[in-house]
Amino acid sequence: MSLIRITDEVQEALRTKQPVVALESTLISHGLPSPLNIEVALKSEKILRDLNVVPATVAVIDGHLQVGLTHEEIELLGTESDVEKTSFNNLGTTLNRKSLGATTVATTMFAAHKSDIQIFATGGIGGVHRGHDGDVSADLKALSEIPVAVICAGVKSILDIPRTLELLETLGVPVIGYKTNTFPEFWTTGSSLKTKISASSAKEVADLLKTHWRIGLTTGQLVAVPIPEEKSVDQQIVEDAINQSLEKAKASGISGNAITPFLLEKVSEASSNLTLEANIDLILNNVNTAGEVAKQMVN
Ligand code: PSU
Ligand code: MN
Repeated sequence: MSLIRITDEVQEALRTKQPVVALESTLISHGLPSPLNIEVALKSEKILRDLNVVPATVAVIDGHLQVGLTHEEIELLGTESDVEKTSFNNLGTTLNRKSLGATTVATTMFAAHKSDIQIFATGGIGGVHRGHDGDVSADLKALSEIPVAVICAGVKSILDIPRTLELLETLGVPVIGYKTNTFPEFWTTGSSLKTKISASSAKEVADLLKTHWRIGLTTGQLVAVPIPEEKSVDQQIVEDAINQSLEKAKASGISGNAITPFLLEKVSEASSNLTLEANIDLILNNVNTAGEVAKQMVN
């Protein structure tokens, strides 16, 4: 039996060259509180279906890396308390033990590529942690090695964004600003950081993605979509909330893969849930953009 299991719907869509967008599950199990997490996951799938794009949410279920989930499986990922946050280092173990696993950007890219899906939408990627140069997300390794485009609102701004951008450049990962020259900063539309590449339409994004791969480059690509202006959180509120949360993380000695979920939760507490609302808005906006890009990829 294959370790990867692709649902019939996704297989059929790929066989008949219909657009497909991969979605991750760590944001369901570890990134958003219940029951909003389930609502966002189901809404994401609906946005894609309304665009005639097939959603393929990825998770580890019953010993399989599964591409395409049922609503019941999404609900399970959103309600179970001990879901494994599954990156490269523990994917084998999670499969072997038949634990329920939520895939990160890294393992979702891997699953997407194994199934021939080129477009993947999420909130924001992992990167270099602030003041913790040794803590670098495996998402960057995945972007350097796996030819899948990640449509996101940039790098989660609890991280060191300038250093993450430098590293992406070193790794040869294109960073394409979607209808912007300013690099989006997750909960805000961004400020001082620039994107060297900007695309003005989904068609232009698709053309850029295709050319990078057609010449034989094999890295992933990042499409950075700013949160809609009217939903962007005030820069100062975000910065204060992040600083308070980083202090809390330090005081409680939290480390490793628990840091990102911890910080996301603390930042929303410190911002009276403004960042939580923005996180939801930006995810749905990214999913919509990914659907538009996926349609252009099959043209
Ligand atoms: N985007 C969100 N919320 C999240 C994540 C992304 O809006 O929770 C997840 C992704 O799965 C990403 C992970 O891969 O956070 C990064 O974790 P780490 O920093 O431990 O690599
Ligand atoms: Mn980490």
